[in-house]
Amino acid sequence: MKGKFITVEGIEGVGKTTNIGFIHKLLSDAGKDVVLTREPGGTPLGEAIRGLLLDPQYKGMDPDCELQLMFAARAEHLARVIRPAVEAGQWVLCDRFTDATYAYQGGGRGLDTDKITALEQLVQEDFRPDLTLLLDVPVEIGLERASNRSTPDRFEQEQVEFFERVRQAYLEMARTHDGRYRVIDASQPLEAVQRQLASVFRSQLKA
Ligand code: T5A
Repeated sequence: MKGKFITVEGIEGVGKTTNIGFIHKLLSDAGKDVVLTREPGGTPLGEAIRGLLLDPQYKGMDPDCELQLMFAARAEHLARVIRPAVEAGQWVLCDRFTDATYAYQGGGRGLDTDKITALEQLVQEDFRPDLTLLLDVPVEIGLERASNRSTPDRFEQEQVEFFERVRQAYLEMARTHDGRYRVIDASQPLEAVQRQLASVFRSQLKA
């Protein structure tokens, strides 16, 4: 029996990393064999590409170069980790995936969506997430939470307007793919966020 592919999305500081641990436990307690992974990254080659993408020394990287590096890392990730695990019946829980490309490179950078769709088709064919959790917070809250950490990476150095466009692109995708998306109000205290997540998974696990 095939497994499931679940992605977690949102702007910086929404609590993806924090809540992925919680979801992992929920699924494991329900007897699922869970693989945790992330994008860009998830393989040795993908993590090397992530290093290039996040490195502030490449500030001003050409947006098409950025787009193609995202999909290069994704091709490796799909081939080595995601597809084999789903085929083997595991539940793959991935911190960001192609919706981040639509949000950041499409919404944030303003690249033509058709370019992204063409690469998505080339790299993924008809492979798409079974479920996408969008952790949503107003930009100022996300950036405030993210600012408590170390040196900002290349994306974290962007202006507030960039993250507003990213957030709006995510919310628009949630509206147009409402069968696959669940929007979580992540501005609430952690316990309340996790209650919402537990409720989503109660119905997923029954399905
Ligand atoms: N990217 C990625 C693209 O541009 N295109 C793509 O296709 C892909 C795949 C790296 C970057 O790559 C870009 C987007 C990113 O800029 P990343 O590593 O996922 O992606 O980077 P971040 O989003 O920067 O990850 P963060 O670690 O910043 O955010 P998280 O994981 O959402 O936040 P988290 O869990 O670390 O929480 C931040 C702080 O908030 C607190 C936590 O304790 C922590 O201190 N917190 C809360 N506080 C109060 N109430 C709550 N409910 C809280 N939840 C968490």
